[in-house]
Order: sequence, then C-alpha cells, then structure tokens
Amino acid sequence: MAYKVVVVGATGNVGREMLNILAERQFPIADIAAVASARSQGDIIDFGDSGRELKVQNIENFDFSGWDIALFAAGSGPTKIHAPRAAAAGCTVIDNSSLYRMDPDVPLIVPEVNPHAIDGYRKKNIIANPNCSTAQMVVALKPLHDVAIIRRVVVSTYQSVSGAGKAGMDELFEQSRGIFVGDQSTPEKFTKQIAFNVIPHIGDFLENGAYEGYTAEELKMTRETQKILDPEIEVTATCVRVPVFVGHSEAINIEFEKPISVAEARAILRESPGIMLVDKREDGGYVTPVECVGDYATFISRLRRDPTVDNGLALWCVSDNLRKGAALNAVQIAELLGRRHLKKAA
Ligand code: 11C
Repeated sequence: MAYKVVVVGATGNVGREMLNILAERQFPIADIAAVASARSQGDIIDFGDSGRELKVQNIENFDFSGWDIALFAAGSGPTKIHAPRAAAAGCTVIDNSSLYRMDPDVPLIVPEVNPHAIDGYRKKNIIANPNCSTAQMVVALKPLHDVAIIRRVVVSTYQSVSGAGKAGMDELFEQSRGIFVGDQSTPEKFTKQIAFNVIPHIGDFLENGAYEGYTAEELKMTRETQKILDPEIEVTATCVRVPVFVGHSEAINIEFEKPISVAEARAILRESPGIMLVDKREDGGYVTPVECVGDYATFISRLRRDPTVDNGLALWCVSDNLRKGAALNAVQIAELLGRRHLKKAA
C-alpha cells in the first residue's frame, strides 16, 4: 500500500524537513505534492535526497480530493482556511500548528507516547502534532511515568532560533555577523538582541487565569503534556530563547508519586523508544544541541536524583526541534495512521 501525500508549507524550515524525512524513511509514496503560498508557486524544491524535484503548487487552488494525507506546516492562518478544506475532501490532515491541539475532537499524538489516541481522528479527519518543546519532553517522561507516576514537572527550556522559523535563524546570523563587523541592526523577529544573549520570552504573555504572567509557549508545555500523557500531571515551565540555530534543550525536574532510583530510571530510559541515553559523569559525557541536529532521537543526559523532594529526578533533554519537535513526529504519525487505519480501509 502506498499513499498520495501532500506537504503544505513545503518551502519552510519544517516543510523541507518533512520532505527530507519522508524520503529518508522511504515512506510508501504513490504520489507527492509540494504546496505553499502563492509567493512560492513554481519554485523547484528537492524531495529530500531522492533525486526527485518537485514544482511548488499554490495552496489557494490546490485540490485535495484523491490525496490520502496532508502534512501541514503552514502556520495557524493558512491552516485555518485550508486544513478543514483538505479534511472535508477526504485527505487526512496532520497539522503542525497550534490551531487544533487542544480541540477535544482532534487527537494530539506523539507515537512513542499515546499511539492509541489516534483512533479518534475520524471526527474531524485531523490529527495534531505537538509543540516542539512538548514533544521531546513527553518522550522522556512517558516511560518514567509508566513506572513511578509523575506528579509535577519543573522545566526550563533553551530553545533554538529555528523554532521561530527561517526569519529567526537569519536574525541570529545577521546579528552575530553585525557584532563582529560593527554593523548592528535592530532586532525584528525577537524582542531583544539574540546574538550572544538569551531571552526569557517565547509566545505572548497570558493576562489572566491561573497561568497569568506565563507565556503561551509555557502554557502549551503544560496543557499539551496533560492531553498527551496524563491530565493529572502539573507542569510549570520557563521558556527561553538561546542563540543556537537548531536543537532545543530542556532542564527537567520530575517529582514522582512512587520512589524511583537513578539506576532504575537509567535502565528504563535505555530501553525506551525514541530515546538515546548518553550520560557519563565526565567532561563531555552529555549531549548538546549541536550534536543532535539531523538525528531522530531525544537525548537524555545528566540523569540524577533531585534530593530536594521525596521522589525526585533531574535530567537534561536535547532534541532536533525541526525533526522530533515537528517534521519527524508528523511523519511518524503518518506511518502510524497507515499501519492502524489506512491499510485496513484499503
Ligand atoms: C518555538 N516552540 O520554538 C516554538 C515553535 O506551537 O508549534 C513552534 C510553535 C508551535 O518558537
């Protein structure tokens, strides 16, 4: 069985990674279309390293009938218009935007964590992909939660500029260059200088409710973790932008209901899907974001007891935000959909 697949937002950071990963993983493709805004119509892009080139089609008049799966990496605005159109035409949407994540009729899926939840996709024919910082965290939390039941998570993120799109990457590059050559520009994409700096602000500030003063990105980490993993888990997040091009890092403190030793956690994580444990207590015995770029895994390092709570662990978690945080997870959802549903329907 092979599928007709559309990548929407194919010219952006995540769309290109979707094409790369579909090709890398030899996803069973009967036909593939690269779709983007009118601005990119007619551009030629690579279908990963397959040797095949695709001519970009205009989303405004793209007909989704007859296509099986659409991977959307188009942002909330275009997605709001075109995802329901695709879904109604019988093409299952896997959406990377935040638009549908908390919709009770839309499954929010990380295949290593809650694959069974995909079965609810038919209500809207849409499946949501989580925020990048949530995806890698729940991959790390799930196997530990299964054994010792997580009650509370305190997480600080170190998020790369690619999370803010190509414009974020360009701003870091231009600012860094400008500082060396004495040609400094005013920040546009970020609120302050990002080169040689860190900014404790991702997403809009929340003005009311229990999470007043947090940012939208921080609340996504709480709500999405609850929807994907367990609604009882409390998450308090501080999300920080750092001058790294690709790869999000997270320092995570976890409080469990039951005791769990470092040795047990280490043995569990070593066997868990999607995780690479790289944790030597010596110089360089941990993974940094530059080392995770282009990889599929969520890397765990610096695993240790947190002695400030009864049953606590602390760890360092790094992953490629454009891959596990976005494009890879979306392709894994497509693979899961094929295995559990489309094949049966054929
Ligand atoms: C960032 N996590 O790093 C964001 C990007 O809800 O999909 C992804 C935003 C989202 O800026």
